[in-house]
Amino acid sequence: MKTAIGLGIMVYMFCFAAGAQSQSISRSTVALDSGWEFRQVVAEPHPGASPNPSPNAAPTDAKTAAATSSSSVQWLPAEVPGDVHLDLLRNKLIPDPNYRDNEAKLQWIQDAEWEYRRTLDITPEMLSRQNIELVFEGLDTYSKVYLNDREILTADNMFREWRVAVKSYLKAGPNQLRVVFPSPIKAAAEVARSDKWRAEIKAAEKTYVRKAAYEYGWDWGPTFVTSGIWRPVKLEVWDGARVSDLNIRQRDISAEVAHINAEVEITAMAAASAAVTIGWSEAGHGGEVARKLELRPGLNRIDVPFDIQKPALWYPAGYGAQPIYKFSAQVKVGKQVLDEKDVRTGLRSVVLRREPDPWGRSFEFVINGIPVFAKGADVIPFDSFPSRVTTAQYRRILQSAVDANMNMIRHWGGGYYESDEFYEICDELGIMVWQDFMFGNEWQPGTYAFKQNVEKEVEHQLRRLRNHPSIVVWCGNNETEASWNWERVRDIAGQETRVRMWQDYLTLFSSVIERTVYKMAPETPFWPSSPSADYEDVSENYQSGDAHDWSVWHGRVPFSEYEKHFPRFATEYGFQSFPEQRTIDAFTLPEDRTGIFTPVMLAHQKNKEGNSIIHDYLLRDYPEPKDFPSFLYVSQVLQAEGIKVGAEHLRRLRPRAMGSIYWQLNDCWPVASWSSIDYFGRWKALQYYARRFYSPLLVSPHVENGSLAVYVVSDKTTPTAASLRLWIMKFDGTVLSDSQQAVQVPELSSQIYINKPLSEFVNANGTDAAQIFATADLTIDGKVASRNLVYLAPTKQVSLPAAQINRELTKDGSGYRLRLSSPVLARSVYVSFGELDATPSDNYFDLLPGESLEITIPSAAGLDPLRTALQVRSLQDAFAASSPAQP
Ligand code: BMA
Repeated sequence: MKTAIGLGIMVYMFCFAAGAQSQSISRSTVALDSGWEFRQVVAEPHPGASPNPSPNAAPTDAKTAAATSSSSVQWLPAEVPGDVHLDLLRNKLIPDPNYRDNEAKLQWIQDAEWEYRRTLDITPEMLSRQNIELVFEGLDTYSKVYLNDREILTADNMFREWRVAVKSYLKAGPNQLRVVFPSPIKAAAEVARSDKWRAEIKAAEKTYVRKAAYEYGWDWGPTFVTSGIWRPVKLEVWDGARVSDLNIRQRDISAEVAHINAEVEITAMAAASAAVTIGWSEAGHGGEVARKLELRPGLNRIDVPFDIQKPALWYPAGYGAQPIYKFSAQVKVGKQVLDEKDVRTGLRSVVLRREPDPWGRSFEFVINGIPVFAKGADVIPFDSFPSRVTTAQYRRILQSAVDANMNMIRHWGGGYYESDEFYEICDELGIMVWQDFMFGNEWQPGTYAFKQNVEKEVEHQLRRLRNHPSIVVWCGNNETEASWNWERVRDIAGQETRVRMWQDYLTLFSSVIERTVYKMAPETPFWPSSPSADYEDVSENYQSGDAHDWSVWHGRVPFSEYEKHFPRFATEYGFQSFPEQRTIDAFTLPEDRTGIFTPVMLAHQKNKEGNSIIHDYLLRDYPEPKDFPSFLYVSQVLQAEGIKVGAEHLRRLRPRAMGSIYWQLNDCWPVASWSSIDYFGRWKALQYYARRFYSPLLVSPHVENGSLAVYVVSDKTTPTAASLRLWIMKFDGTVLSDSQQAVQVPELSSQIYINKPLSEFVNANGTDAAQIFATADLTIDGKVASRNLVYLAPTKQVSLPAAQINRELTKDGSGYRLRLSSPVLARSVYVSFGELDATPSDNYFDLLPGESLEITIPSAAGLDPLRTALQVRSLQDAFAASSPAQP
């Protein structure tokens, strides 16, 4: 089939079966990731000076002492991509940075200067080619690059790609490539000194060099300011022309037709008559568009519009499939294929809808016409040292997000733009990404050089990432706009300085960043900051924009305060907990685990007051846990119960609120933090709770205005016929009332289906509210789709009986089956197997009196060791028998 569209463009439709092109492509790539060495650079010692090359070092153990002696000043094997901390670790010159309090012993590394080198073997054949380019996909950060001792590059931005034409520096045979990293602390101080405004605007020195903010330490992360070649390095050798970019601009997408512009950039050496062919394919279907063009030397841009009829649309998880299209651009001169480039993307429309409504202004993501309630968590870097994050880790954490019914993550701005692989997995799993630009809280410099540097960074990252369907919003920064009112910025003297600072803020985030997004990714929404109301004033109830609600935790108010706030879209709210025992064991010695205030436990708590805050909140609802393991467990239940209050409130508020992104999904090291998944990928109680409170159909019984209101919230796009059961029991199982009704749940809705005054069951016949609880079940086709349980008195007043949980572990195929039952209510039942690898299909669940529940245990361990290791505890087990069950 052949149809003509536009000006002389021929579109050929066919069933995609084309074989590989036989013509050769001129561009070749030589990976330079192996054969590197590194060493510490030491200034020639003055006569009589100390031989210690790291004057700031305070060696406290043998390993650290070794690292600051002559061994790190010799050339040693290095890994690229990597960094100096990992190279020192692999060479056994420093101890494990995550272990005990080793972080403090490794601070000398950031004050030292480091150097990397390798040999490039260049053949005469390579030198006969027109272009040889050296490409660093990432240098962390301030560095100078030398080729055969001639300086070829100064890099000052971790988030940029550096491409240098190097042919004229090369000779046939061995060539030496060297990268020198001065101390990042000293380098930033030097750049900062050149800004005459710095003292007045109080921008931190570290902000002058574009480097991941979390490396300098965060309230969940250690301080490891590292240096290194953190992304791949390669040589690109080519003749004639190179396809330097292919952007699939999704101008207008609907189920009927996708209107697309393929924007191709070709860098050519000379004028030539060429042909560009755009191909696309998905699930065996595809097409091709060919176009002739006259190449000129330098950069050529071609815009090829075409349509795909009845496209297979990409949906967020829970709303449909995630078909991925492959697009290619091929440049030919005559029969010779000069270059080609592939990109993969999903086709979808995305609108950030903000319209006046009864509560202010809406804030909702509309994907393919569906207003999607965003459910998820904030994502921070997966490790203090990004180069060691594996595909398996990405998969495990992102799959865990989807498994917990999440459909969005916010990729927070204090780290680094993630690897291509990360976004590919998000595309594949249907996880929408709220992508911050990498600015975390700090006030940024206003120099022209800084803004230019950021512009290049933003251009590079948009070029690299804009074809990912998962990215549904680009956001200027994390909390920099909000920091305008924080003390450290607010107290700056002088109206003139303040005017200038605000002007610089607008120039950077609106003129430079926002305009670059409009230029390069115009169909993807832009949002100025998180949180923000796009420069509108916002009241206590956040009538517009997105919100960070830190009244709980930083503000120390009770969890119930969440229900007094009405954000349109929550991008942060959270509460900390400790990781599980196995994770703590991995970084401690027994003497460190005697309590949460030991020096090592405090070294793994980065929010100054953190452990006290957890403890204080815990005592508001529960007695003192009886021992350390119980404390860890209760801290997780506390966190999960608290965030559940916030998350269900937001979901019940639909459509007034259209997003719940809690802080935070993951960790970058083993630590007490706000995460719901720990550094080793282990789910905390909150992750299991999230699976329930983010369920597409949620039943949410809620005590409000003296009544028990039972809500059902639906994220389904079609109405659902269901059965709603509400029953009230005493903790010993005595049923006080039980009712069931058929309900029709409209699509995309939140409504109350049952509303009963509490007086109907409390104090009636002498019933004490602290002795009973309500359970709501939403059943669809005979299966419970959502269950939720609520106390009718404050948790502190409730007195649960001690639970004896019956357990029966049996073999089932390649795994196991665990049947549990309890004669009385058992809350937050936690099943664990000590050191054995066995992750139950569900955990931290409630066991109703008399009910028998079955979970599966996939594990390679034997039945006997599992039986011996099996521990089943519920909330009451965490407190000493002598302490009142719950006072
Ligand atoms: C937020 C984040 C982070 C921080 C978290 C917890 O505002 O943006 O800066 O880790 O609070 O304090």
